[in-house]
Amino acid sequence: MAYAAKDITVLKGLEPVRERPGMYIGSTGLSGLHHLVYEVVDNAVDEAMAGYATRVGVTLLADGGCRVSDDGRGIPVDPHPEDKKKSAAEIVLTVLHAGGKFGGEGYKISGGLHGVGVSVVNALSTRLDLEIHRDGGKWEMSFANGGKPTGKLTKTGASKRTGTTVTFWPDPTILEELEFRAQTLIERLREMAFLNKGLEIRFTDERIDPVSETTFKFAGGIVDFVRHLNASKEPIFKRVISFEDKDDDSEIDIAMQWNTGYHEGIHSFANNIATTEGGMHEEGFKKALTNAVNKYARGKALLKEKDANLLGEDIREGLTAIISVKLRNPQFEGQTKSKLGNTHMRSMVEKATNEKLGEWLEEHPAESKQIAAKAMQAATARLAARQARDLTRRKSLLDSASMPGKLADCQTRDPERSELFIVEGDSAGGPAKQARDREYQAILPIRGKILNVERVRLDRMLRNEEIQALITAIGAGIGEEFDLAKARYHKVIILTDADVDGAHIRTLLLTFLYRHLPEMVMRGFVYVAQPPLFSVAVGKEKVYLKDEPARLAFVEANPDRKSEFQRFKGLGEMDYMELWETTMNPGTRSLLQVSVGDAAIADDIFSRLMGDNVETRREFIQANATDVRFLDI
Ligand code: 0RA
Repeated sequence: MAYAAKDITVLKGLEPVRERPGMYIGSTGLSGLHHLVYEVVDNAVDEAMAGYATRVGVTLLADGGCRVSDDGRGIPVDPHPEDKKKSAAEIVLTVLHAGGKFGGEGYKISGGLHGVGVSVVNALSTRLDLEIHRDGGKWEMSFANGGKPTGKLTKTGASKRTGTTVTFWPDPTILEELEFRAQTLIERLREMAFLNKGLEIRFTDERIDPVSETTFKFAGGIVDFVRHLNASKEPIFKRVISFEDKDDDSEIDIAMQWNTGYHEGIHSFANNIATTEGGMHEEGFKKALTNAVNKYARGKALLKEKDANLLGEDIREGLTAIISVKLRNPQFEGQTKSKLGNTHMRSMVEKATNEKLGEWLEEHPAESKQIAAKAMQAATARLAARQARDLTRRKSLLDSASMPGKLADCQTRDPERSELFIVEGDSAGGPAKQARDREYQAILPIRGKILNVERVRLDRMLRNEEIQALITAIGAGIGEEFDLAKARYHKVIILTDADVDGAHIRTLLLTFLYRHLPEMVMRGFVYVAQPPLFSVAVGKEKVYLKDEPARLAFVEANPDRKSEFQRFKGLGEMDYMELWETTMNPGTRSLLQVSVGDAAIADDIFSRLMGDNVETRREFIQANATDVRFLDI
């Protein structure tokens, strides 16, 4: 299938991208900045998926630019048939939706969040340099000020290789953040490498001395991905189960392994994009998994005639699985456009899982017995948990009378206006209760360190008083019974001291919310309050400073002042007026909205941070000492 410049469909120029950048890259904050990188990387990975590229390089330059190179075919350099004065490459870089991806014929199945292409990156850059190796030559072209060519595409030499290099400098008049966060990029690039078996992705950070370089290449693809996710856990047996299938226009690739933990870690992808809301491929997988394990357990009389079937959730306890599908024309649906809608994927994945997992179970009797035993234990625990949960539920039937004693509830019953502050410690609970606007702000004081839910099973978790209070106060239930419509607050705000203990408690609370009320997190209902660490008198006014960098900035901005800073050791040290002004008053406070873009990555982070394995936890904390990933809005 020869691709020529004629296959490129011309749509429109780049102005719309600069006018409404959010439509194309999601946001103009840090995640939008990173999206620019992913957009170019996606194009390079497309080349790899189509069988033409084997290597992708991403380099962060010391001057704030980013270079992405690949050894694919190179963007076509021949004149464009509809506009012979321009090269196809110029069209690809300056026209929205130009490129084989959308033109129809070319084999392009991937695409970034919006599948928009490199022209969007060009539109949002002050400068972009393009270098193409193709047809025996090296070609160059540059763009400036949002994608305007500074000259024509020019052959500048001979070349024996093929490939594309795009170097861009994000436009500071559009992007609010300009500093790439290496760790976030590394995690996504690693994920890309897992999802594309054998593809080498090299990341270089030239902003630091010494320059750091990381290379990802996984011969095992998603099998290696599953091993990675389970590395901080204890697998119930060594083997990773994996199978694949393909037809004329789709491929599916599945890998799975159980661990001794209790969480379900199924992560699905369509064309390398995380389908956080699941969809057809996940449905097909779950249905067939439940069927195959029950069929096996019955067939081998592990389940007796009188026993009920194992539920899907029993079988999925402690399961880490990756479902990766690649297809033409993926339909993304749902709240966050991350739910795969193509029904063909349900039947295809279901059929493959029934057949291939069925065979695997028959061929590995020792392991299969362990799988069935684990699911049967989970079923027993489920019944115990139901009893514990019934207790919480019966209580909540009595509505506000049954609300936890410590909850100082708000007056309004309108969830959209209601805010729940989860406050650390009884000492801070007092001032918070005094400070709040009781019309719409509720306070729930939490005592000391709450239970680490990463390390206990549901039934034990539900017996914990702090956890019970939280679940009852929020009112939406948990797990399978969670119902967002019942949430009593659309803002759940974690308010802890600005010290190490506070950070730990915040992490415990975030772990609980992410694991058991994930929809609250995904929908953006969870926030972290930012109480200031310092105050300083300026004349009669008091100025509050959020952290040490803010204090240093203040010192720098006021070189001639002799400032005496007051440092707040805890929330309890602030009087209620201060707490209101700095932290609770919607007009003056600054809240961080918690966001989890990629569940597989978040899952991995939580298990490393909160799980049993001390070694992986220590490594993780050392590598991410100042991590704020969940807090980038
Ligand atoms: C249009 C058509 C073809 C490849 C590409 C664009 C392409 C774009 C990018 C962006 C980064 N790396 C890239 N590599 C290729 C098909 C070319 C052919 O048929 O030879």
